[in-house]
Amino acid sequence: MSELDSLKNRALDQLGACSDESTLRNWNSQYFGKNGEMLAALKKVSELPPESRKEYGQQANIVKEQLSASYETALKNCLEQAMLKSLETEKLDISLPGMVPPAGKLHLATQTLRDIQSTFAEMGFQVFRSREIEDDEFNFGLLNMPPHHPARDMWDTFHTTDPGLILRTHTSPGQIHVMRKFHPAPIRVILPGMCYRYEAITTRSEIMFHQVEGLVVGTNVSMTDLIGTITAFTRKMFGDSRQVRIRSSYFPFTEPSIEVDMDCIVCGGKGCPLCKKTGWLEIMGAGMVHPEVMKNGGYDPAKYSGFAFGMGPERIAMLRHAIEDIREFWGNDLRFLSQF
Ligand code: FA5
Repeated sequence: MSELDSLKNRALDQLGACSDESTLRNWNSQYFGKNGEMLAALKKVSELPPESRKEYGQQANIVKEQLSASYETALKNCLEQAMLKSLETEKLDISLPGMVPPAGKLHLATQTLRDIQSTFAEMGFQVFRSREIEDDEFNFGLLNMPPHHPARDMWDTFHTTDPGLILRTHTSPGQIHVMRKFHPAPIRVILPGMCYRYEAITTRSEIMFHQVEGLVVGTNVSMTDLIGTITAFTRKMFGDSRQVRIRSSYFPFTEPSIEVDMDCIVCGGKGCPLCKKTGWLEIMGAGMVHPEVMKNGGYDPAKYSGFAFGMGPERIAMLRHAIEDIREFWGNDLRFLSQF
C-alpha cells in the first residue's frame, strides 16, 4: 500500500512539473504506457497473498483513476492555454479584403472561334469537326488538284513520316467528308479547326493557325446566297461601319472563286506592314463548289449546287482588335492575352 502511495505522490509531483503538451504526453506514457508504472503496479496484485489482493486491487484502481483524471485535466488546461496564446500572437483580421486568385480566361483565338460559331449558328449552320492529319487525296486530289497540279503550290505542306499523310493545309478537305457523310442535301455546316503550313512566319501569317470552313449544298444555291451570307457575317462580326471588299480570285475547288478583304483597322486604310500597305487584309476565300468536287462528295452537280468559304479567325481577331502582329497569338505573353 505504501508503494502505491509513493507512486501516486511521485506521479502527481511530476505531473505538476509538466510545462507543455509534450512533457505531459511523456508523463502519460511513463505511467499509463504499455510498460508504464501504473500498469506494473496493477499487475502486482497477482504476486500478493490472496488475503491482501482485494484491498490492494481496490486501492490500485483508485490511484489509477485519480492519476488518469489529473492527467486529463492537466492536458485540457495545457491545450487551452496554448490555443489562447496562439490566438493572441496570430491575430486574424477578418475585415481585410480577400486575395482574389488570378482567374484564367479563354484565349482570344478561342473567343473569336466561338463568336464565329454563334454567328453562323444563328444562320442555321451546324458544326462539324474534321481530322487534322489528312491524306494527300483529301487535302488536294478530291479538291480538284491531282498530283503535280500547279495550284498545290498555293499550300506549302508539312509531311509526316507516313508517305501520303500530311498535316492539313486548310479545312477544305472537310467539305468532302461532310458531303460523303450527309446525304441527301441540304447541308449547312461550318468546320472549325487548326491548319498547318510550311511557310515563312510574318506579321499576318503563321505556320499554325485556325480556319473556319463553311459549306452549303442544296438545290438552287447561288452566288447571291454566298455573298448574302458573307455580308451578314461581316456585319455581325465587325458592325455596319467597316468596309468589306469582295474580289474575284482562283481556287481549284470553287468556280467562280472570290476573296473577301476587310479595311485595315491598324492603319485606317493608309497602309501598314500588316496590310502590306494596301489598306486591306484578306479574311477569307470562297466560291461556288466546283462540279468535280461535288461529284467527289457524291452529289450530282446537275441537280445540286453549293457554296463554300474558308476564313482565318486570327486575322478576323486582328481586324476587330487592331492587333498588329499575328505572332502575338502563340507568344503566350499574358500582358497581351489578358487584354481580351
Ligand atoms: C484557303 O485555305 C481555302 N481553302 C479557302 C477556301 C475555302 C476557298 C472554301 C474557297 C472555298 P487561303 O489560303 O486563302 O484559302 O486561306 C483562307 C484564309 O485563311 C485566309 O484568308 C486567311 O484569313 C487565313 N490564312 C491563310 N493562311 C494563313 C496563315 N499562314 N496564317 C494565318 N491565317 C491564314
